[in-house]
Amino acid sequence: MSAKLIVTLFYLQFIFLTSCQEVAKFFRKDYHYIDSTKSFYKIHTIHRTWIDAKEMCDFEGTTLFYPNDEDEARAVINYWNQTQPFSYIYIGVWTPNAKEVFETVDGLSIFQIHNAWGPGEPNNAGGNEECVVLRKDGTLNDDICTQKLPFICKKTLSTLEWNMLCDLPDMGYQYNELGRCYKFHLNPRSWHYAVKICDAEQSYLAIINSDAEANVLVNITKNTPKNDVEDTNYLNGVVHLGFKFNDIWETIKHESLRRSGYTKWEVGQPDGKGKETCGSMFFNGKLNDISCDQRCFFICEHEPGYLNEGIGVRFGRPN
Ligand SMILES: [Ca+2]
Ligand SMILES: [Ca+2]
Ligand SMILES: [Ca+2]
Repeated sequence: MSAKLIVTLFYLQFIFLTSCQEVAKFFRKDYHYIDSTKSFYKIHTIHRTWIDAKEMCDFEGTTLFYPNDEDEARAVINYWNQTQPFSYIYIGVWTPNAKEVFETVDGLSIFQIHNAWGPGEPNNAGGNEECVVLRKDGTLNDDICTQKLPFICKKTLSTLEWNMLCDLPDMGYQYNELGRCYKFHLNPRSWHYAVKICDAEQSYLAIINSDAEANVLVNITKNTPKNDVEDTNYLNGVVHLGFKFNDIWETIKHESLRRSGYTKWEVGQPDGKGKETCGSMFFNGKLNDISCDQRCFFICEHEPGYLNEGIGVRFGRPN
């Protein structure tokens, strides 16, 4: 089937599904929709520092939650009480510009949102309380940013966009003729960090399974404008891929590289002599062993249908 035909079929399916039934309120399986606020929420039970919490929400294509008003605070705390034992959580309010000047992660003043401070708060205890927590009783407290706490990520229904071809709520993924989707990340990261980000995007660090797929990745790399990257602390000319050395070279799906379908190392590679145990690809498509701590670009891969839901859940399955 040609790529054009596939695109047309997906488009027709989209028209059919959207005209036949109301679109389900679906973002991701791990997010819960609250109708009164027209938004999706995920309570993160793995405790993180404030900055890591903010970043994790970014990776999931969402925002570190803060309550816009009392109604939202009540609705979200109600959901939290029904499902989790926590007494307080980080919210997306901090003091990025000056101490005691509280702003949301998207730049609103604390005066524009739900700002019911607890008794005696904010008090900037110890002079270093620069992040805000929401307590179970709906009140706020300024607190230190470096402790690890649970938090909530939020996505509003009005900002939700569905990538039909990739079956994913992320327009950064590009569909191609192999029936796969890829996203080239221009924020250089270590290999393990790259694995984490792809996972947060419901994808995985790309695995090359054929010469054709290598060509696709080479072309995506070639066509991605890489010169505007402000970060200079990274190794240029390579991208992290989803394989590593674990007694043998294997993919992150635990298949030996040989079985995965692509083993074209660059001449002289692997050359790390045990010090380069993570996998990468030169811009020309040839493989390279690399230090896992080395920061560089990376590519995430997503197979439509990987989540075994997506379009079906979002638009209903035609009978
Ligand atoms: Ca305080
Ligand atoms: Ca692949
Ligand atoms: Ca190497």
